[in-house]
Amino acid sequence: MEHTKEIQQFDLNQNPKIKDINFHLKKDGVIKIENFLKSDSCDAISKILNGEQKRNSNELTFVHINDAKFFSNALAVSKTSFDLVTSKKVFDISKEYLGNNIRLKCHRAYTNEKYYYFPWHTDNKFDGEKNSKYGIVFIVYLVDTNEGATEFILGSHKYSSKFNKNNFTNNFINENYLNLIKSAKGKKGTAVISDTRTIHRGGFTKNESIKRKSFWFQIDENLDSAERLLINPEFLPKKITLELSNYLGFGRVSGLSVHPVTTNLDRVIPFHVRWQMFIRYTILTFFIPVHWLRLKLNTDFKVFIRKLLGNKVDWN
Ligand SMILES: O=C(O)CCC(=O)C(=O)O
Ligand SMILES: [Fe+2]
Repeated sequence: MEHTKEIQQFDLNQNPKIKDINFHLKKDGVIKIENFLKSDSCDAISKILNGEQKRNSNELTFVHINDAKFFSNALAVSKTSFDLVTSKKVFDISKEYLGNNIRLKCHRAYTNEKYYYFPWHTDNKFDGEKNSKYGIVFIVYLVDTNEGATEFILGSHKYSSKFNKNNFTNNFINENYLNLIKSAKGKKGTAVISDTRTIHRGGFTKNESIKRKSFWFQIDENLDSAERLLINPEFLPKKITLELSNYLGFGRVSGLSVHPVTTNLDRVIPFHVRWQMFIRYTILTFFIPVHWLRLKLNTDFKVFIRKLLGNKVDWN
């Protein structure tokens, strides 16, 4: 079958027709929509990836995997993320493609730099197991994305079910599908929307260092499983429709691990963070006697000292 030369691109500012978007998504398994998210909204989501990972904190934070960061509980901390995944434009596109019963399966904000990349794969899986459910994926670029943009095998959603597994080696793809690979480069705010069965990879570069920031979410026609979702009730409308309730999975089983699952500290923490940890925890170790003494002192004495030093005292 013949394919359009490049990934079909739309511009949200031109009010593209949902039917046209759907047509090209069905045909190629991927499309792009420019101006999908406003620049200040991109920055608001990017912000949750800034700074250091929080430790010993009740606040939510991102995880490290090598030189990438992933924030998979973004809907609990970022109203902009919540508004995006529950927006009318997302519902309109998803329902046209998947039908009226849809559920948010998972989401994450993440950064990509030099080493971590997503190998060639399809997204129709439950944890590690390939499934045959229908789904749609949105990747919103939070910064201009050229180097290391997501690449797709155009039309591969039509035949990827013939492979047993989700992942493919670079050699396998180069030998079989080289001329169908298309890079979905895009400006800040562009959404790359694909069928979960389309073969793709992302963040891959030969040598260059990239600075990608993106927000990714997947919507499935299957209501029975998803990653456990944390949301801030403050972000919800007062009246929740049945559609929104189903979409967010209220009263439904989640069942899937929140990805990426990172338990092996020794492999995933980037080197510069390990040095920081080494220095910080070494200093903390030397402070054990001081902290021990503080634990042992009685409150009266501590209040007396604080008053003497003119520090704030919250004891009567
Ligand atoms: O961000 C990308 O380029 C691809 C991400 C992806 O494929 C995934 O998270 O499944
Ligand atoms: Fe993917």
